[in-house]
Amino acid sequence: MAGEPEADCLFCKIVAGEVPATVVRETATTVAFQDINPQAPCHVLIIPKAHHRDAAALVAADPALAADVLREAGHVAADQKVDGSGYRVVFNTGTGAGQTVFHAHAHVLGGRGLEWPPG
Ligand code: IU
Repeated sequence: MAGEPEADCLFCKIVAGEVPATVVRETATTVAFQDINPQAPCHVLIIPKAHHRDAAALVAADPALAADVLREAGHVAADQKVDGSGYRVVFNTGTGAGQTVFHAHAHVLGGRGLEWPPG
């Protein structure tokens, strides 16, 4: 069922505390943690605690929760001090776009120049 934890989902295990992560922020509905393979000086992932496979499924099932994730992106950027220089919020959606973990997550990237278009 949408939103229920999935047994083999890595990010559900992080939410449950079964897999360690360097958590930088947590709310009632979201967790933000350092990406284990950072692509920029600031690379934080924000996930909804509820399981949704990608950003499209998340916003379709629970728009308020999607807004929680986006709101947290701004807080993370401020906490990580990249809000002044600029930062990028990315939802890779689908394998063709590079999504590898199928629990919706926002990447917050900053702290270096970010090229456009992205690779
Ligand atoms: P993607 O958009 O699905 O490709 O992003 C998944 C991210 O999850 C990717 O940047 C990984 O480095 C990151 N990650 C992590 O932080 N901890 C993990 O245990 C695993 C992946 I597996």
